[in-house]
Amino acid sequence: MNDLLREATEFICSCYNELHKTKQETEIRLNEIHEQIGARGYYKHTTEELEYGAKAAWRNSNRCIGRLFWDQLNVIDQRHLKTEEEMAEALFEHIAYATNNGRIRPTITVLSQKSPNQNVRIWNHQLIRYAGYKTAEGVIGDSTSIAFTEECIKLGWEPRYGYFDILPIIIQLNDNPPKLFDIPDHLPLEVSIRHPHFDWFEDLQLKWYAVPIISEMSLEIGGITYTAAPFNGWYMGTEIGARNFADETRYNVLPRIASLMGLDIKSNQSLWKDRTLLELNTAVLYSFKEAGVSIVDHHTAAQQFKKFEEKELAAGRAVTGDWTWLIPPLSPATTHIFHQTYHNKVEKPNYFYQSKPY
Ligand code: HEM
Ligand code: NRG
Repeated sequence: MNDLLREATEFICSCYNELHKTKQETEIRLNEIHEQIGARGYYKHTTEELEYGAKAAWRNSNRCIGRLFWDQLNVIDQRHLKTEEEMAEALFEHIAYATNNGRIRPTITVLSQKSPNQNVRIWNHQLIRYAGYKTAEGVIGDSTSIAFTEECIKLGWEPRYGYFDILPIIIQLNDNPPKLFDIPDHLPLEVSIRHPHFDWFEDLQLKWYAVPIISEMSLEIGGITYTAAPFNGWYMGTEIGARNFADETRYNVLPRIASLMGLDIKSNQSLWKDRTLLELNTAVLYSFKEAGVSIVDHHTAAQQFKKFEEKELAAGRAVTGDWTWLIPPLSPATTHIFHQTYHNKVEKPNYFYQSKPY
């Protein structure tokens, strides 16, 4: 049996079993797939299979603490789209649908599957992300976006050299020249960061976008690869407050906040980094809440993950996980995750890294 047929069979069996299909339905579908692969070398998922596959892929994402909600993923089937323009439009629709004025909906948009003459790639790491510029005076904006920002500029995008410039979307079909699309201004929702007690906090002029939409990973279901299948949930506060703003190689705002708090940044023992991180993360959670934008704190997320573990166990499935990613970067040992081990086995369907197209 060839690899594709084997993977397809394995997927259809577990999919149809979980969806309570009859043995007969499963047999019929397996025969159909067998024929399709024999005749064309590939097969196509039904909408139902695609939906289940994308959900199961989330459930199998070992690094994700948000998996309790795997069954509530909204799957938008856009496999029929042919042109870059149509695809860009679908991605804009994804942003609007997922953002939902702040009541974020976990969503995935699936574009056409990979085949010998068909390969769609979205060059962006996330659909909405801030530009990063390397200048003689140092980095402006988000340093993780420097290489991608340079590609955008090469393709004709006008740099603005601001700290929070939203990047355009780049879509490439096969070996055609990539096409660049500006995201309409009204689409990305952003949250200005304020602190519940420190009035000076807003003078830092920090903000972050509401919805993280990972767009560079592939989705693999039953031997079929979707190279463009951007997905989103909502943020866990620490992603922004303990990493994006705090990392020395990212926005690196801890020293500035510490000074404004009057802390001694020359003494490690003053724990200025820890005190600062706490206030910064408080501000992120407070601002998103005030703005009516979905976000979860790391304690609640860990409790939800505990519930996920229990539900999976009850369903007779083993929970897999990557401990190094599951523990939150703030107060990790206050969560149950820290005190446990997880088997980091890669089950399929799943989301995978792909080599960068640029
Ligand atoms: C990783 C939270 C939804 C798939 C993560 C991480 C967090 C997280 C905190 C670690 C990120 C990092 O350290 O950079 C959440 C929350 C969600 C959510 C709070 C709210 C619903 C989703 C959805 C999917 C997903 C809808 C897919 C359908 C993944 C994957 C990773 C990940 C594949 C690993 C990414 C990588 O390796 O770079 N998630 N997630 N998550 N999540 Fe989720
Ligand atoms: N840490 C990244 C985002 C990674 C994915 N996180 C999620 N995914 N919450 C950042 O931008 O900070 N999600 O699908 O909700």
